[in-house]
Amino acid sequence: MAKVIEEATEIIDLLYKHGWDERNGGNFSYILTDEEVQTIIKEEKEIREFKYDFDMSSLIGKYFLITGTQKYFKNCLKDPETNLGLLKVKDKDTLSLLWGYKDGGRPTSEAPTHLKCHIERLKKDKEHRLVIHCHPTNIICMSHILELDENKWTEILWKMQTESLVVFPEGIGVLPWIICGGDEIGEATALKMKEYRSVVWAQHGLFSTGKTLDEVFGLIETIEKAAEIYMKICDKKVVQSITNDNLKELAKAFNINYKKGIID
Ligand code: 2HA
Ligand code: ZN
Repeated sequence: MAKVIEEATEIIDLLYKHGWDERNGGNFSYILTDEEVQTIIKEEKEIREFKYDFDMSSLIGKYFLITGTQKYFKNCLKDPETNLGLLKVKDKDTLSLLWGYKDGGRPTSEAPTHLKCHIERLKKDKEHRLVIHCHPTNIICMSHILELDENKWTEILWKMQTESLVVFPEGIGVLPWIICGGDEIGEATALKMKEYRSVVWAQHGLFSTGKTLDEVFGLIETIEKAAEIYMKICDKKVVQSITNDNLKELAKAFNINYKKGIID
């Protein structure tokens, strides 16, 4: 198996084992380099094409590894060629399947949202490569009990543990419940991606983005761990916690450019 498929499916498997991608929950899209593509296919031959109704011209020529619709994260490691597809952006509205979806499948229903997020994140960071959507339990719990104010979410998550500010200094975006798989949630998520690498979908889950598999997995782990701590202490009497001054001291010591206007 190509190394890049092995690495990607190992991360997908870990997400499943953490309980963040039950059944067909979650989806994954990863920009591959030409060299990585050549380790999967010898020559480029289109198997099928998929049409979309939004403009992805800025992605033309890029290769993506994308989970299939109705596919389970649980199964990706043992059968990548059925559960994942390698696609090239052939035209401003067309993806060309070069490998995968062996059973006749197609890209995840959230592919337009993923691609719109890639477009926005690439404007912010040329090295951006990965979007992962998952259903972390404690993030979903928090969205039931906390008002959907992203500065408030950011402050709480930063104050749950020392690592949070270091790992997501830009904070976290939060969207209300919106029907998934559609244009509205896709546009809203991509808009948040102008500012954040991670966006919460209330009562649904999380979208996280970044450069590498480790970075994005680590971002999800850190956010979900902060949420877990919050859910464990939110109904307890807290006698001491991380203060605004502590966070500012941390930012200074680690030279972190965090989002202003929350703890200042
Ligand atoms: O179908 O998680 O958001 C998988 C999902 C949809
Ligand atoms: Zn989902």
